Amino acid sequence: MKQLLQTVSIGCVLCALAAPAWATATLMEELPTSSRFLCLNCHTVQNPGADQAQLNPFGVAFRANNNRWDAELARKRSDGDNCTNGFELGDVDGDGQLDDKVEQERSNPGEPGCTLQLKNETWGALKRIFR
Ligand SMILES: [Ca+2]
Ligand SMILES: [Ca+2]
Repeated sequence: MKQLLQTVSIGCVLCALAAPAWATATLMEELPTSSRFLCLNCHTVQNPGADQAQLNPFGVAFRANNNRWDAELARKRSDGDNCTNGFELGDVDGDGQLDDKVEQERSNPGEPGCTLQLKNETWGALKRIFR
């Protein structure tokens, strides 16, 4: 009986230790892509453990959205930079499908700073200037 209790206790501890990594991997699959920044899309550190799983601003917004990627979350600018979460994650409309010719995150949705996001009208204006 004592040996059975020890085995169960060890099993519980191992499950508790494995849970954060499993949860993170499962949640990463909800995003349109996570191949470039991996855990850093939502966390402040790469490979967060149970004792260090602090979320960045996008991770907080993703959790507040019930860990779902959708058009509403895609329209937000969780990290306060000039690009929407959708643009940074390569899925502007938030349908879960990457934008045309996009294979990974354009920039990190949880850290301020991003690649330039231009609207079609802006591109048109720039093209007219340089013709
Ligand atoms: Ca899309
Ligand atoms: Ca960003």
